[in-house]
Order: sequence, then structure tokens, then C-alpha cells
Amino acid sequence: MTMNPLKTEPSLSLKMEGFETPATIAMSMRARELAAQGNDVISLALGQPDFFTPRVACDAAYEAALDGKTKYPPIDGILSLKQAVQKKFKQENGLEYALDEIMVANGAKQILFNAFMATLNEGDEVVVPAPYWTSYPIMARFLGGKPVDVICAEENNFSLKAVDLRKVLTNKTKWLIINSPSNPTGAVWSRQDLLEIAEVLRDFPQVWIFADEIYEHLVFDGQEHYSLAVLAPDLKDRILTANGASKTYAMPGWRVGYVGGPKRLIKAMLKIQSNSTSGASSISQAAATAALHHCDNDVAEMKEAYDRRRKMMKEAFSKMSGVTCAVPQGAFYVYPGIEGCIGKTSAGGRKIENDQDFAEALLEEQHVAVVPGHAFGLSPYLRISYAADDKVLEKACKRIAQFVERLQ
Ligand code: AKG
Repeated sequence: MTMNPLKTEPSLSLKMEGFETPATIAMSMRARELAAQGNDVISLALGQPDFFTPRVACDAAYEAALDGKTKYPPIDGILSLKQAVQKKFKQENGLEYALDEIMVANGAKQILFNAFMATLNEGDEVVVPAPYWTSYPIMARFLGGKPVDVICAEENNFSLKAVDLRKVLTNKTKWLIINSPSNPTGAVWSRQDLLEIAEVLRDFPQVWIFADEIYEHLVFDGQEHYSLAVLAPDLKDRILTANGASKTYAMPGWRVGYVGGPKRLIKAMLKIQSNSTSGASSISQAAATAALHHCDNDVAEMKEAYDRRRKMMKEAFSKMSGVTCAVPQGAFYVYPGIEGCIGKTSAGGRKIENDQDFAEALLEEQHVAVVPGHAFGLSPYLRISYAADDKVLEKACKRIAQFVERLQ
């Protein structure tokens, strides 16, 4: 056998070129490293509830484990969870899905991955309203798609306007992503905006729609969450309505996401899942089933805390000179604008040319981790998660205020 002298080590896939760790995760990893070096770091970079998972869900997992529910789960999810999801869709959203139109996965992230993998061909366009959750364009690109941004400007309350959507849809568009309440802005898109978006989508029958509704329970100020599949039932067979246990029930580590959608697409996604993870952890699914049935009061309590923190954050940021902060009406993020800080220099001597510089200097000088708007496709902003204890948030806001005050 001859050896190729040029090949000196095993290589990575060409696909890995330009494939990134999401900035949310990268920033929290940096915060963790700094903390491990003995620094008092506050990380508001990752969107994960600070609350403990409700007791009833933990008990259900424990019982499932003791009861031998430890075999491979059905690829599409355990029956009791699928039935709970079916009931949830019907009662909370007014959506009817048959059991074979529902599947469970390792978080909503895997649902999106399955969906893109099952549908994208090289060069297919994926329309991603910006600011967007970091993983949407990264995943689309990795799986051969071409992300196309459409800006949801602050003056439109960070909502997608039908007129702007129409400008970016083409005969190559394969997907539109919608995410309301939004990560990173907290925007809750209005019924009227969604109806107008549906009207545009009727002219593009080849487009699938991914409705990421993971923050649906976190809406404030009397706002309402609307599912596109309810507002536009004629589009339902093109819509994936995705959700999960992570944000609503403080269960991010359990990794349970679920989705309702057209049988044809769900079937394809299940084929992928059967060859990748074989489904979500059986123990976690038992916990999620209990959460869906029994945790309405826990959700209401967490929501009250998020609402209090949201107001506190808005107030703190509104007092900072050079910073503007809209009142977020959903999710658990604020997305303050920092236009007025650009061009200044931090106390540590760093020139703030953009939001990336701001976030890096803030972490180095004040040990507060936030994510620059650049990662979400709209600058100069910062995404700050307020899914943290009130006292921690107060301390973080003081440090950020001090950082801003010292800019020259
Ligand atoms: C975020 O920080 O935006 C999240 O949703 C955290 C979890 C994740 O990226 O998977």
C-alpha cells in the first residue's frame, strides 16, 4: 500500500469552515473561564431560566427511572408526552394536531436542525428576520442553505413588516423563520402584522414556515401571543409550530422540545432523528409530561418574577447616558441600543468602535457578560438576559452603569 505524503493528519469536513459556536454560548464560556480564574463574574449571556425545575417534574423523572422507563424511547416521543403536547396545542393555542403530526426531540434546537436537514438543498434561501436567534443562520448555512436577513427595525417594535418580507422572498426561498416573542429583542408580533405576513406567504406556496414559539408564555403588559397556524389555517400544512420545556418550565438541561406540523415533514424529520439521536431522553420526557400537566402555577410565578425584573432592567438602562432601551413585551431579554457609546473609550483604554468592543470591554473591565447585537444581525445593541436573580441583576446593572459613566 502506498502512502500519500501530503496527508499528514486526519482532516475535518469542509463544512466546518465558517461553522461557529453561537455567540451566546461562546460568551458564556468566556465568562465561565474568567470565573474559574477567581473573578467575580456575572453572566447574563445565556438565555436560561435561573429557577429550579418544578418539583413535580423532578419527581416524575425519578419515578420513571425507578419504574424501568429506561429503554430506548419511541423515536417520535413517548405517548404520554405526545398526548400532553396534543392537549396543550389544542387548549392553549387552538391548534389541532393528530399524534402523527407531533414529534419530540432534544430541545427545539434539534427540531430546527432536523427540519433544515430534511428540506434544504444547496443554495435554498432561508429568510431570517433580524435581530434573530444566533443559531438560525448558522444552522441554515451549515446545511447548505443561504440565510437572507430582513431587518425588523426598532421603530417597528422589532416586528417583521409584510412589505419588507415581500422584498426578500424569491422563488428560491425555502423557509421563513418567525420567532415571537423574540429572542433577542423580546418583541411580540401583533395579530395584524402576522395576518399581513400570512397574506404575503400565500403568494409563495413553496415556502415552509418555522414558527418558534418557545417564549409563548412570557408575554407582558396584556399582550397576546398568536400562532400563525391559527391565524392562517390555510397555511397550516406548511408551518412547523415549535416549542419546548426549557424556557416555560425552567428545564433547559433536560433537553425536551416538541413540534406540531405536516405529517410528510414530520415523517422525514423522524427518519433523520432515528439515525442521529434516537429521540430525547426517556427520563426527561417523563419530567416534561408532568410539567405540561401540572405546572401552570409555577409558570405564573416565574412570569411574575420576569415581569418585575424586566421593569427593573428597563429603568436601569434608561438612566444610562448614550443608551436607549425599549420596553420588551415578551421573553426574558432586553436589547438596549448603544449608539451613543460608539466612538468613546473605556476606562481601561479600549476604543468602542462597535457592540463587540463594548461587550468585550465590559467583560474585561467589569466582569459582566452580555452578547453583542452583531451576533443577532442588528447593531449596535446588546442582548442582556434577565433570567437571573434580582440581586444579581441589580449588581450587574450597577457595574454596567459604572462602565458607561466612565466612557470618554
Ligand atoms: C440563548 O441564549 O439564546 C439560548 O437560547 C440558549 C440556549 C441555546 O442557545 O441553545
